[in-house]
Amino acid sequence: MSVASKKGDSGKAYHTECTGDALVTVKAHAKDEDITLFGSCFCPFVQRVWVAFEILGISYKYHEVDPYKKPKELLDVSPKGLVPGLRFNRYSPPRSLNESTVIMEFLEDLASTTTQRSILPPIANAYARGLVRLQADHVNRSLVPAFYRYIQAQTEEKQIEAGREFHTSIEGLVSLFERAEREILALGGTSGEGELESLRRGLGVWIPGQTELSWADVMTAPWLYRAKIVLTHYRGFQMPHGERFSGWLGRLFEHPAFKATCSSEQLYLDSYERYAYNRPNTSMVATAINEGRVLP
Ligand SMILES: N[C@@H](CCC(=O)N[C@@H](CS)C(=O)NCC(=O)O)C(=O)O
Repeated sequence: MSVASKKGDSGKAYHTECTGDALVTVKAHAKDEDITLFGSCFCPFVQRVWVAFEILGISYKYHEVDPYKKPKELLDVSPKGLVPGLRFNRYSPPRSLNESTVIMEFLEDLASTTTQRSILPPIANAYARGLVRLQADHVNRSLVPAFYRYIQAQTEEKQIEAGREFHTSIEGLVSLFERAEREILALGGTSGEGELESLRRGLGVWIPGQTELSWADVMTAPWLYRAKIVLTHYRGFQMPHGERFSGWLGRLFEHPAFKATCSSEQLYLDSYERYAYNRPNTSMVATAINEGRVLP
């Protein structure tokens, strides 16, 4: 039996302009800067980079593009025409970077010599940084593809299987958070309260009382936010309960930099309908999922 019968597909199109808090942020970043962020309002890969810009305090101009129409200006910064892309306007011809995780690394490096901000644990603790990067690796290789498999699954059987996979992936992330907390904070070995506090900060809002997002928090928040809105609506998904987990999600979604990049719920519901009914030619990500290939 098909749960998401094609009959239910109302044919909504993806949005092409931010709404809500994100639109306020777009307007505040409309003037020319050295760096232009090419983004699309619905895109979670863009949102992670956008949040990093906000937290790290790096100046940028936000430029909305339609990655499905692949305008030349986007292809010039991102060879496959995928958002996000960065253009560095001070160079002639301009330089560019694409790939959300690469851009995140770039922003972290840039901030270390400019704004002096960071979303990783202190460099003196290479192991803590490694554990946080392990969390982010899990997000990219497990949680993100599981999200798309779930939203694109059409039969009841496939939806149940993909829902389990998505839950298992979230549990895997939580285990990695617990491991970092145990090995970095609980086992001691720090030189004092100052070092302990900066390590706590680097482990992000999983740690109760922390208010700053970590590298892994930023990497994962856009998909969990879409899961809460879109998977709940189209798949009857329920977030894991548990006080600790809910506390983490609350701190994640309420973080000012995250909220500042969120559009209204309706924008996500409309923009993901094509994934929920697995419409042909939805996106390169959707095609890769359907063909069992790695994401572009
Ligand atoms: N691996 C890329 C993926 C980016 C991506 O897939 N972006 C989507 C929007 S959410 C896109 O540009 N899609 C255009 C297309 O599928 O043609 C990254 O991490 O930046």
